[in-house]
Amino acid sequence: MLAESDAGGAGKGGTWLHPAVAAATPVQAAATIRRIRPGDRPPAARKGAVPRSRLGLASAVMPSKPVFLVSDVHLGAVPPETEAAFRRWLLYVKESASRLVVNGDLFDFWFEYGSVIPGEHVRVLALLAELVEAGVPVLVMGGNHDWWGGDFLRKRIGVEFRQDPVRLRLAGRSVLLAHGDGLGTGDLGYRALRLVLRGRATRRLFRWVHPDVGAWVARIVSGTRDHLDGEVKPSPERGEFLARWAASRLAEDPGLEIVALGHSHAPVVEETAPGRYYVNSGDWVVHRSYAVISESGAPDLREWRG
Ligand SMILES: [Mn+2]
Repeated sequence: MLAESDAGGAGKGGTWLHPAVAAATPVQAAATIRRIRPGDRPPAARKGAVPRSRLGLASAVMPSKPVFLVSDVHLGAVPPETEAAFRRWLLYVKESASRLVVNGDLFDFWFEYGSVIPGEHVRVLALLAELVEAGVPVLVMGGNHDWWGGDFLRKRIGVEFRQDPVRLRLAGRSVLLAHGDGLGTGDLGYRALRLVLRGRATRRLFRWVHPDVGAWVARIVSGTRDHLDGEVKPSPERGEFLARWAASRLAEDPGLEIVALGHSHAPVVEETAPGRYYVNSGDWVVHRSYAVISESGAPDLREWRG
């Protein structure tokens, strides 16, 4: 079993922000991060978000629950304790959120072989199904590690699974949601590889590979374990590129309020113009961070300590 990196902020008593990220990423959030434990009161939407009715109807008085965003959990590559913390967080989400968005790379590797799926994720999958059943819709975006999702996630688990960036309303606000890989025009080599990996022929071919062999190949190419060992730091260039990309989307589209990305593993909330934000939910490998979008105000960054 791999030891959890003690350089990061995930351990108990550590700072929430990976020091390498804090030092290397100029776009780093000035936002404060709240530490959340099980049993903490669910964060309510800010006062004034919902008009209060003089009739005192519960539906009019109760502010709606916020939307939670998480990304880059990389299940399958993280230590069992990290996955257990994520499962405890999902139980908290079930009580506290109106909707959950997993913005890419929930799994370090995911592939559906028709009737066979990677078995190590059953407990998290069961919890996601439980959220959906409890009335908390779950949107899962395919990331560069788990883009090959499909009907199992949609039909058996009941989540909405999307493979491409999407513009949607979250907590009543206009949000552009994308994992963050393959954006823009740079990185030609990677984008060419991405096209091949995502082709129909490649998917069909991969289905003929024995699942154990497929998982083994995926493990070799993943690279996530190097991050865990502290050998690879989140790339500041990637973080800067994503922040610039988000800022330009917000600049060219006045109706857009929030651009939410993942992929960089660096939690960020940046107000690019009054009331308009770039949000990166960070990761669960090092930070155990997530973002909360309410009906008004700045999106919050939080760190799960449960
Ligand atoms: Mn990614």
